[in-house]
Amino acid sequence: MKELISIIDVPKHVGETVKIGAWVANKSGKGKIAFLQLRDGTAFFQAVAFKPNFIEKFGEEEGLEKFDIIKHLTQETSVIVTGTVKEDERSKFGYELDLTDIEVVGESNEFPITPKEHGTDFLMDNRHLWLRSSKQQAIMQVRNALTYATYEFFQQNGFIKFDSPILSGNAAENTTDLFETDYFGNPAYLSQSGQLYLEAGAMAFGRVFDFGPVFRAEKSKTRRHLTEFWMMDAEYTFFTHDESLDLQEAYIKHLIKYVLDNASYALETLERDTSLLEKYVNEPFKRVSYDDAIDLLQKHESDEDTDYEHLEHGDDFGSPHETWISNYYGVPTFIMNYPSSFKAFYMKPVPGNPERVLCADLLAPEGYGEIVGGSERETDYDVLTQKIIDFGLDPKDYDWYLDLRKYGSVPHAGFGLGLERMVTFVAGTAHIREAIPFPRMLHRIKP
Ligand code: ATP
Ligand code: AMO
Repeated sequence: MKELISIIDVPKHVGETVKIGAWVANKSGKGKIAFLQLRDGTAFFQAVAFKPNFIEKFGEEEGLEKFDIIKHLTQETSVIVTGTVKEDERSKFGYELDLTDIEVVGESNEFPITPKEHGTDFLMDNRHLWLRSSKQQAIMQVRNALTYATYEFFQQNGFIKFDSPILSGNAAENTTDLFETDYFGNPAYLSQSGQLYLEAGAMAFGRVFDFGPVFRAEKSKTRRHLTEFWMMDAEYTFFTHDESLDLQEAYIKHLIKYVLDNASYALETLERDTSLLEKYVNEPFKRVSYDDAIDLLQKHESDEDTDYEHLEHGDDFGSPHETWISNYYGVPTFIMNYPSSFKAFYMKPVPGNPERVLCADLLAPEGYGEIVGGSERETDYDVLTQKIIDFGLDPKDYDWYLDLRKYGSVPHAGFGLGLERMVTFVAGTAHIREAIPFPRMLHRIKP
């Protein structure tokens, strides 16, 4: 067994003497007593040192020396502490360590991120150190829980993990936000979504999912866009559009429930309103067609508390519209059947209404906006070829993708979830840049 325990396991050791490897996040106290706020990445925890106890244990000289070391510890010094675990209601964590010994492992001088307020640019420049703060750690715990829960959900539902390539010789969905790179003298592009490859996977395995980084040369400077983000993409055969939405709803509920059950400490640190998260798990999501959503927006556009622009049928939503709709329903809401004019070429038209496609975006409530995009895919070879041409793309670039419609084409659907948008929503944080360890954005690629 490992000699050192993690802080998160402290409650299992009440009354025992334990050893913990940690960093000093903060320090307080005066005279005979010193309080150390310790962190080890699993949780934050307080250790208390009494001078008389040190003198009693180590004798006058060594005891005073040890206590002096504790009093002069600086922020982010790494230490190994020994002590007895006590329950203590006054401590935020509910437990405390009665310190009996300490060993300094690595010194730390003038750690730049102090407990006072810092500007965003400063924090982003020091992202490698900012990650040590309690809030950033809690966000990463939520991210970790969502990742784990994703694998769990898809394994339980008969999906195969099917890894799509990151480098590709041609554009996938559109050509506007591609990162180009050199591939032995020829151009190659970083993946924007694994979807087209996953469709090939679905024709081989029935149900597949992919979970990895994707890249979009987005010039948007919003609180919801990154240029590199993690996408969970799933593709499945013989699902109707409604069944596809059922699957997406079950997945999102599974994710939220998993975080509530397994990352409650992180949610508490983030002061997330968990009653809202519980509501999203327990209540059905709303399903509204794009045209009904436009009618609703038009009906409420002159209300006192609305501030979005007028939209006609056929117009795309902006962030204020999405925010208003998701707040109106108060639960995650699917907006279905958008106009084909601003959606991707591979979506299947709504039967009897070729202007609209069988797709849905899931809008998260509380103003978080779109977290999932998905659709039923066009299955007909000729229709798909024509759509590729109509979208200004070259069918030659899609020859292998079109093959999927030549050899036993079947109805299939899929969706993509942006992990960082889900993290931002579940953690209840304001900006997507905190949802990934090292964010890549329009003006930021370091550290
Ligand atoms: P996202 O949707 O968020 O970019 P997507 O790939 O589905 O992902 P779009 O459908 O083009 O992209 O954009 C949908 C929404 O993203 C918009 O309705 C808007 O809310 C938001 N959005 C995109 N670009 C910007 C921007 N530059 N500023 C503010 N919001 C934006
Ligand atoms: P879409 O383009 O809607 O769909 O993307 C799917 C999801 O990815 C997230 N997302 C982003 N997250 C952070 N930064 C960005 N710049 C960004 N852009 C998108 C959102 C979005 O809902 N192939 C389809 C999916 C499918 O139909 O299977 C696709 O890529 O959460």
